[in-house]
Amino acid sequence: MAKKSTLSFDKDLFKRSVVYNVKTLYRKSMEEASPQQIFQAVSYAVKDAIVDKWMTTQEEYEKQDPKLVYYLSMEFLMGRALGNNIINLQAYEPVKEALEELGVDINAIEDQEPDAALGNGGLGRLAACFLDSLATLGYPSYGCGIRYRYGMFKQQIRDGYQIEVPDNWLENGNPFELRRPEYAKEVKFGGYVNVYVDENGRSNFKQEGYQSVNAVPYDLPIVGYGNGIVNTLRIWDAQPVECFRLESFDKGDYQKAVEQENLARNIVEVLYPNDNHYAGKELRLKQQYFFISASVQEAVAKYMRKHGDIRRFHEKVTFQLNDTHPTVAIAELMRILMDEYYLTWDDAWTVTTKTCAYTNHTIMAEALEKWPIELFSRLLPRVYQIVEEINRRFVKEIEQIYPGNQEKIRKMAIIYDGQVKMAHLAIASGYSVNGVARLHTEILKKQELRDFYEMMPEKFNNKTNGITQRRFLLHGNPLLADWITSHIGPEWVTDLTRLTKLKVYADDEKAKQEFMNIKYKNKIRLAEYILEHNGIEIDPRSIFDVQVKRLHEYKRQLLNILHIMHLYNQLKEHPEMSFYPRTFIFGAKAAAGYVNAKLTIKLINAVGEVINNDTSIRGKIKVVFIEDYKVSNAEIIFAASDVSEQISTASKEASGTGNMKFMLNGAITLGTMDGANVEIVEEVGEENAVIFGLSSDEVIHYENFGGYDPMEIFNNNSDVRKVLMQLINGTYSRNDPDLFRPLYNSLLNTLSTAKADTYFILKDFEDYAEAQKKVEEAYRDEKGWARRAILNVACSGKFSSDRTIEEYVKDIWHLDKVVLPSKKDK
Ligand code: B1H
Repeated sequence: MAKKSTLSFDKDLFKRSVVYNVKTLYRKSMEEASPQQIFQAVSYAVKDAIVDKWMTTQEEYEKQDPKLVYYLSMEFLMGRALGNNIINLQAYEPVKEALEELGVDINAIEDQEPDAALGNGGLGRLAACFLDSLATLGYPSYGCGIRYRYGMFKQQIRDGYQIEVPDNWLENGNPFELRRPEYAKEVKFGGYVNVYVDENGRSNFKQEGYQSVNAVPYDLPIVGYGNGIVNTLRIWDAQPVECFRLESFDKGDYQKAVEQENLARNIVEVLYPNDNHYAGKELRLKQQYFFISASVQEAVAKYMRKHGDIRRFHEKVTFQLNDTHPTVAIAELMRILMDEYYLTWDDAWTVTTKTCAYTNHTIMAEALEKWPIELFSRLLPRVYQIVEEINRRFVKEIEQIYPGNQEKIRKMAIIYDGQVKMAHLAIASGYSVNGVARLHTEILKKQELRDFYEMMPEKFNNKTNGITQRRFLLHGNPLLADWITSHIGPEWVTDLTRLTKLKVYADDEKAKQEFMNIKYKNKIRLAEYILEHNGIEIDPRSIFDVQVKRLHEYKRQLLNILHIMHLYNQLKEHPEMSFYPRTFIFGAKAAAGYVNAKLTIKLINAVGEVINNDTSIRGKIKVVFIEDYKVSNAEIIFAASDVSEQISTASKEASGTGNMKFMLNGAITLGTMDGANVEIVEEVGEENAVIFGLSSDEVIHYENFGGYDPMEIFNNNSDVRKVLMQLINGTYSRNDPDLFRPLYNSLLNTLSTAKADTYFILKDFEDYAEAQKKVEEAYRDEKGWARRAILNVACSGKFSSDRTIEEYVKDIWHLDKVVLPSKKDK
């Protein structure tokens, strides 16, 4: 069994440790302790086991002095740590037994842990999967981010509306974190730059009159699976700097002290809850520079503790920029190299451009970071000077390659129209630019970043995203994990391509039966979760048709719910029509200020309210909105899904990673040819997925040349017309017929020339409805369905983040694997 420990795990020692922790932490016996207290005690016992490996790993890194990757990211959507750590220690079974012997249920204890929700969605979860894979593959690495006091808000649904509740995740302390004040760094904001010429005639630039904060790191262990490696996620907290002594402060000092204290308090207060959207707030830029300055300072200091020559920094260090959010790292590294190590511009530039690499995660225009010069230069005066000089030289280069071509400069300059364009800075100054799925990278090269690609094609490459099977199968779906292991052995846990060995079972009757039984049990588990958390009863024998992801217009939850309204209309008109019972499950958080997204949540709940309570359709359709979708309940949801809704407007979803988690758990993809769906279909075969809708080429063509009029569809398609009229006639909002009019208007703007149906929902409606009919037909053939579902699992091997990381290592980072001495001959 994959989960059986191959390491020595001393169950009795562990039990004693838990009991001891309960006693010393709370002065209680096991019987007296609350579940939260037991969670803490168990976590400290697990941390004990981790710390030794953590120290050994870091000592070995010191000794072998390998090249390191720093994964710089504003977001790490880690979810819960306890279960995952135990899994990766290969100690899940013995810990479970030990706890049973102490009269404690491991699931109940795991449920006590708040999710570490330091991220919005796919981008943050990708960072978390990458850390798991880096540790499991034995690559020396650091994740660097922010220790937000409040992570992604908790979502409550009241009267069908989303309410945002602060996520006080540190309320009970975080047992796995380690405060490291000895590595604190000062980070400076504002003021002005002065130049001093020293005795050697060298110009020294100094930021003066600034305010500063103290960045204090907290380290979290990242446990590799079964290899003894423990890497570090370093998240920075902000503390006020002590800048005055009580006996000697005047009014100015006092003012400054108060301001600096507020700066420190505000900076790490909360994660910006916008997925795929740039808000342009000053505090956001402060957050970015705060954690980047601290991380880059520490990376340089760490390098210099061992090496003499800063000119060779890039031989030992590489920075991966997770989107443009950490791009200020480029200028900060230049600053440190020039102002603190006195490198010339050219030398500093050589090092910097060999150190930084950039990942693009979206082509959505509203997500592009462009900072007003005024704001950027006021907050980061020295860094801004450096960006100006990078821009001046880059523009010169453009002029040399395209003489007299002002258009190129307008499109490519880093500073233009009063704005600093972070993507342009990242591309011009990095050695690699990658997209996150093949289609997305092609669109970058041919459309969004075409000019850059033409000028520097060698930088561009694709790294199709992946997910960790340790969390999303081994931990999240233990029944399926055990079943797989019993058929093909446990190697899939660290080599997901082994799953192809399952293909033979797609035609094995017994295996199919077992597989469907497991799915059924997982559906019961989800039904229980939904009953407990939403109070809605659902039928585990119905088709579980699931769309869970951030709420965004381009992801088209609206298409899904409009189609459900249509199905309901049909059932009402033809009560005897053949219809396989279906449960439509949604989970999604909307950015707090995103009006149409929030209204879509209300619509889903309003439709659910009507349909779920209409006894005349005898429970054939149920609509459930799962409150507070997050990593921990996602694990349960994927395991229980039959149909995976991946229905974004083609070209808009850069990759998607939820699509991969569903596939790995044996759900069938109902999707457009977008993002990584293209590669999923390529792996599993089009006959084992259900594909519909416009292609990305068609969407881009309409966008560039026009020619799509949603009104035509409204006039010609009576099903669509009926559903749209129901949005504005009170069918789902009896007391306020106009409630959903903004959604109606977003699809059909009949009054003005304003754009309507930007995301081609009506255009794809008919095809989607057809595809949904195919899903139903396919599900009626139970054995055929089991076959397809097993093939989906069997063909999901490509989508391990282990594969993704190996590609980053080979093509971009060029790291060597570290093997611990004790593991060498095993
Ligand atoms: C993705 C974001 C994102 N792309 C800005 N871009 C943010 C942009 O707070 N912000 O300002 C936050 C997030 N997130 C997602 O990345 C893509 O939409 C997915 O398709 C992709 O799978 C994921 C990981 O690459």
